[in-house]
Amino acid sequence: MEDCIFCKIIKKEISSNIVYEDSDIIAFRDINPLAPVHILVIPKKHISSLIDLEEKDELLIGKIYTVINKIAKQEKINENGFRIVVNCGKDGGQEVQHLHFHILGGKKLGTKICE
Ligand code: DGP
Repeated sequence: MEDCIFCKIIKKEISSNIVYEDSDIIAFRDINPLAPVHILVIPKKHISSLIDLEEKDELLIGKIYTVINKIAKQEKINENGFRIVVNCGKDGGQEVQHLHFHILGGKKLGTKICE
């Protein structure tokens, strides 16, 4: 997608602090961190949002969770725990229209996720 910020990060047209990359997935630190560890994990394939997922993407999404597991260990938040957030659409607060999984950790997170 021409004007997608995250596609530009994938193509290295916009710089980012990459913590993981393979042929299908890339993960980088969020530009506006909400926690000591705030990483975005995204598929390299442009999928606009969770609601645009198709059955053929099932393996890819499964792989994203395996990557999240690896990153959690890499970032040493596996023992204390962390949160995965996927915002979807206008009411869900999705600002970037490229499916992404927030990894939030490194501190005790609040419980108010539905304000
Ligand atoms: P969401 O609200 O779920 O769409 O979150 C989008 C996140 O993307 C938000 O936390 C800020 C982050 N973000 C937006 N633009 C950039 C960027 O250019 N670089 C990085 N690293 N993060 C970005």
